[in-house]
Amino acid sequence: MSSSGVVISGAGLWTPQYSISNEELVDAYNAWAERFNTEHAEAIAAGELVEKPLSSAEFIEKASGIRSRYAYVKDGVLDIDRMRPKIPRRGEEDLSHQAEMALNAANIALDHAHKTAADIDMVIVSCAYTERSYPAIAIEVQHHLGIAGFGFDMLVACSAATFALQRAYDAVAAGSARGVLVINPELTSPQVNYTDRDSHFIFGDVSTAVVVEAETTCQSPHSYQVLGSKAQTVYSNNIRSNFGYVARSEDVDAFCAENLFHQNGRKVFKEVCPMAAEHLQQQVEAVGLAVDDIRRWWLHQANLNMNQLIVRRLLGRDAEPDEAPIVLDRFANTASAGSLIAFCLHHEDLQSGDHGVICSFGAGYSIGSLVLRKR
Ligand code: CO8
Repeated sequence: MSSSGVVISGAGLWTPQYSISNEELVDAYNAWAERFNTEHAEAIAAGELVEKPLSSAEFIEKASGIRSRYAYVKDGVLDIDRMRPKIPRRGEEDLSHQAEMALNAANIALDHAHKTAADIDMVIVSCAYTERSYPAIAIEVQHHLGIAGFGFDMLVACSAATFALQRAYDAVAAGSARGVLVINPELTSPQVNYTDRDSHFIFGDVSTAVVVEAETTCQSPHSYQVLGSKAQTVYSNNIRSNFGYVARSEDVDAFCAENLFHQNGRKVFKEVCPMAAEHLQQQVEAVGLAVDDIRRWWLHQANLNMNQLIVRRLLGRDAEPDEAPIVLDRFANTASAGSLIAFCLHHEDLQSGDHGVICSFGAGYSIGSLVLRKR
């Protein structure tokens, strides 16, 4: 895609007040697993049930780079009689949980962009999951901000943010919207199976938002011209959640293990790293740059080793910490918000003319990227 007068002019990060350390999570999981193994000792001995393996905080940090994660609600997650957050149900007239998370990040992004509701025509709420099917969370957010125009929700797992940014870019480039708010309220904790040793540690809750507009209307002190963007998908069953209404008709527990997040993490690692590196190289070259011209890589945050491998493939060397910032240690994997957290926390130091790339990769498989130049 060719160079344009479309810019990212503001970004917002909202972080929940609660956090859960690896140690807290592992203590709860291990207590749950030990109780399960004791209660089912006979069946396990008879080979009718598989013993639950124990987790380790040391393994989690070494395998993923994650030390802690934020939680929208912490209550319930560490309770071995519950093993899921206890989120109070809100009435239909009240602000929904995800709309609240979205508004928190959207207001920061609007502020950073020096924009108000009157400058926005389109709201996209894009994330790995929305708490209801309709009305769209985006329309609720639009209503509360007092934005004319329209909003819709999009689900593309870990690439939801970058794919939505491409929709925003296209809309502004085509003239169908003057300004677009892309918001990613990633409420991942209700989707996590906290009784699954292999994935109980992966995800955290957070919300990010970005304002996209035309160069001609931009008043922001930190703005980035979008030089190119690309969305790419290749079908894979290696990361899945089967949750949906059909479960009700299939007479299965709507929240059984197969309907929550599960993955073949090793295969994902092996297959996605080369795809992401190739995608990034092609995108940078498509806008007439070389990988060495890129000052900063704001990469998806799923796994530290994954990001190190991708950058090594691209640059032929390890990246300096400020070339490809990592936020996993504090935030864990926040689905589509990861690359935007990295952007929010690590962009203001860039100089005019510096180049950077936002890139996500994950379930689908899906890969999305935007090549940016600081104005
Ligand atoms: N504690 C202790 N030991 C463990 C644990 C644990 N918690 N988990 C695994 N082990 C053990 C295993 O049993 C295994 O032992 P052995 O060698 O004896 O068999 C050993 O450690 C190694 O296990 P793995 O092969 O599973 O471990 P890896 O080193 O591959 O690391 C990772 C596991 C961290 C999962 C790694 O494979 C990874 O990160 N892969 C990339 C996955 C990825 O990027 N996934 C993206 C998913 S997110 C996404 O796409 C968005 C989805 C939508 C969001 C949904 C929100 C909920």
